[in-house]
Amino acid sequence: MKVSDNLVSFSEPILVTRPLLPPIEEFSLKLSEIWKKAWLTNSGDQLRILNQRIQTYLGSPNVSLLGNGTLALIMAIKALELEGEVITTPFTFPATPHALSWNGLTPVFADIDPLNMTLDPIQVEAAITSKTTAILGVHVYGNPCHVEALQTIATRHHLKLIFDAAHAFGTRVNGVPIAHFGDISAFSFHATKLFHTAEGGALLTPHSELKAKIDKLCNFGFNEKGEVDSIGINCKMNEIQAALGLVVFNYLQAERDKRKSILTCYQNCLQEIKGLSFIEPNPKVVQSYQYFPIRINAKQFGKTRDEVFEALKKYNIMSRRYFYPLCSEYPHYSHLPSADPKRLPHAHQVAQEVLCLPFYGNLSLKAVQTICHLIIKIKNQGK
Ligand code: T4K
Repeated sequence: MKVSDNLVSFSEPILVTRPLLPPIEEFSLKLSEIWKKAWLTNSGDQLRILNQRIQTYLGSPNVSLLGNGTLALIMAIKALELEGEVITTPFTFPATPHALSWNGLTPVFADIDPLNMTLDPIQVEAAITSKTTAILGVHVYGNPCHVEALQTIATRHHLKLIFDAAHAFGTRVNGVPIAHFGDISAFSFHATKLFHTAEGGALLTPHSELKAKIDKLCNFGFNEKGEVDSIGINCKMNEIQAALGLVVFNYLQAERDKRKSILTCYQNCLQEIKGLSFIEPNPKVVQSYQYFPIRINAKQFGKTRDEVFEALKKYNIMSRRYFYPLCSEYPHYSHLPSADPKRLPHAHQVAQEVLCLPFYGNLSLKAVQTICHLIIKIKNQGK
């Protein structure tokens, strides 16, 4: 690919993501409905309708809508009444291990598969001790974990299997919706997610009795009779969040289509660059189109990931190093035996190589091509 020397920086910062914002008039109409009813939270109409739409879209009858994705994780773990140790990945957002810590559990980090960047089932099984009660996998960037292998291990060792599906809205494996796997999946509907409610989250489980327990715990412990029979808390999604989600839903397919063309454009522009790789499309997987991560092999590319990250900033391109540093390097976890870098070689390598490029529906294909040309320019700088 020929790259012109005249490429200059973008006049406005190009951020790693921008929220899907539907026409404000449509949201105003929804707000008027809420105003008319004077019903702002506590199981209102908007929440009920959104819940039904999510049930259909994600293919699960057991959906609980919550205030954010971190709360969803915390409540999933709480509802399963876990103790002791839970095996998880260090290559994730802090919310994942923090949700364990907030439940008084010890995260045990296991290494990742270097290709799809999710938990390596062999490392998971090797990390099981008499204190292990669950496995917490993360479908990082929407890449599904090795769901079947993890389920086999969980069943063999009588462990619960939880998935952090914050990035996996709409992911399917062999046609099966992602929330069908494991005991429970936690989704994030944060503004930066493909589907969002500004802040929000959901728990989906194949077990109806678990959903009933979650709903009770998330509403102060009130049971169906209106009596408090457990120590619950308030994690509710409100009507304004739900209304935004309903309006966003109308634009979801269009957003996915736009992101699909952006992904193809990036792949076409970047595929022949030595030292740069991206996740190969897997024909068995329907993607969530949440992020576009690339990997930079410093030796082959001639520049480190951090050099590219800094150089892109000079052109006003704000890529992100999701997820660097690893969670196992945070002060609260680095003392754990499982956080020893020698035990996590693939996670450390991936965290040094990965870079998420700007990826959102309103990013023009021209901007994508310019970003790619600038990456090539950065590669050739100083040669
Ligand atoms: N599990 C995993 C694996 C996760 O990745 C996350 C969250 C969670 C659990 C927890 O879910 P939540 O409790 O958040 O629902 C962002 C998001 O805040 C966070 O939700 C997400 N993962 C994480 C990967 O990314 P930051 O600290 O990078 O956000 P921030 O404010 O730097 O924004 C990122 C980019 O988006 C910036 O370039 C600015 C742009 N942006 C952001 C917001 C909020 C906008 O353009 N508009 C906006 O309204 O964490």
